[in-house]
Amino acid sequence: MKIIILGGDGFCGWATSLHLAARGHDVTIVDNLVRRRADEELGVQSLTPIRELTERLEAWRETGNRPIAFEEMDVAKDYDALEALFRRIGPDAIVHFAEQRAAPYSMKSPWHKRYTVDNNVNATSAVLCAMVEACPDAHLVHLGTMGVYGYGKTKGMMIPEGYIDATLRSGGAEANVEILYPVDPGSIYHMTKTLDQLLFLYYAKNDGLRVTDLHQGIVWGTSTPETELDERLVNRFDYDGDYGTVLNRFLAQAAIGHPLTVHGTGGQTRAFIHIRDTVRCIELAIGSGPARGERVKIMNQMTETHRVRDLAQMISDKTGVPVELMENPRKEAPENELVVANDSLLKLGLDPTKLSQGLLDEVVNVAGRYADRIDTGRIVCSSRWVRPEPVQPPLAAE
Ligand code: NAD
Ligand code: USQ
Repeated sequence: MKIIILGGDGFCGWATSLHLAARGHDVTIVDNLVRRRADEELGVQSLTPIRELTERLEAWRETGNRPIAFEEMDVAKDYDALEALFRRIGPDAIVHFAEQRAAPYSMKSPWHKRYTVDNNVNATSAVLCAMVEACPDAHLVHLGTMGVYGYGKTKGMMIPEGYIDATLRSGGAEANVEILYPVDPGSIYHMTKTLDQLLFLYYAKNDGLRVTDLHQGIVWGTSTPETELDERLVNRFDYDGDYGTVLNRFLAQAAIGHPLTVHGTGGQTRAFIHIRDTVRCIELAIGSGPARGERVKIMNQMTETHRVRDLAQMISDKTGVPVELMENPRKEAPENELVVANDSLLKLGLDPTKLSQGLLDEVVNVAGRYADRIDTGRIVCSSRWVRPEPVQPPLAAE
């Protein structure tokens, strides 16, 4: 298949590009390298020494696998170039990772909030619009998030895969309908993924575009069999307070003896998936798209759920590094249950990689190997969901 990977220089995109090229697909990466610039902005670097994209691609070519092409382009802004590329390649599938994906980064300042909305919504809008013009039969596979469903209101009910039956009552009449599961985003970033959902709904209905939206949980781990082929293929590993996600952060913290940074009580329950399963899920999703005119196919891409404090305790028991309960910088439910349906990808053949001692050790070992690259000043999250109340100046003395 001819596959375009938007955002193919990122954490999930790089591993996916290699996985698909290794299976003989004709892969083209499109990326504007903005994630690398965000590292510079934040004064931080990937824990693993990721190489320039040109060097990565050359190292991949040297493995003897099918070479991967690269087009530097801002998907949100360079519309004409994007449409021309779709026309030139005529892709069978487009995988869309090209969004600003960190919740804390999206909450840093008014600029970061507006950038995240502008970038993510415009990128998705441009991709869909260009598909209508240039490749209306292609299959779009988008990386959404479990966070569109929100956390806290389900009271033990299982979160379905995207849709739910509902009874609407108004004006004395009643209608039974199937609707998108009501959204409840917990950050500006997560909100952009709920806006993406509406764009998909519209373009599938109006133009018959074939769209799969994968609501992915928190990805952990860093290596796949392909990234391990050569050190120059090493994947990104974010540990910092903006881009680092919770389990990888705890494992990196454990590797250097930094107390494990649990927000609040750690009662937040979240969904997880290993990067090796991410790449496999995308391969499975590509091969099972909806037909033209069918509704958007939504699949929950996660393999297990865990409470944050249980993860921290497990890693603490294993490594002896203490757990530290910190004031939660986020506005989120302090405790929640999470039960998630994930039958679709299992039925397609996903064999889940569950959290195991061996895999945790593997990540701690990777983190330990590059521990001298960790800047301990960048570990704690500095973004705040709600600005602290301004201090009132004292009333002027009479
Ligand atoms: P990442 O930041 O490592 O990668 C995103 C890539 O997209 C980067 O290389 C970046 O340069 C590129 N990009 C961003 N905006 C672009 C634009 N306008 N034009 C061209 N390229 C652009 O993120 P990731 O962790 O690989 O996540 C990829 C996707 O998966 C995101 O959409 C994210 O929301 C989703 N996702 C990630 C996780 C996770 O835990 N990492 C979990 C669920 C969903
Ligand atoms: N948390 C801690 N300590 C930390 C970091 C995080 O307790 O040091 C807590 C957070 O408060 C939150 C939970 O861990 O309750 C998850 O935080 P996270 O940063 O790992 O995940 P999140 O912000 O939700 O975002 C990540 C990815 C995002 C993806 C999402 C999937 O960055 O791209 O969409 O996971 S999900 O969480 O399922 O919505």
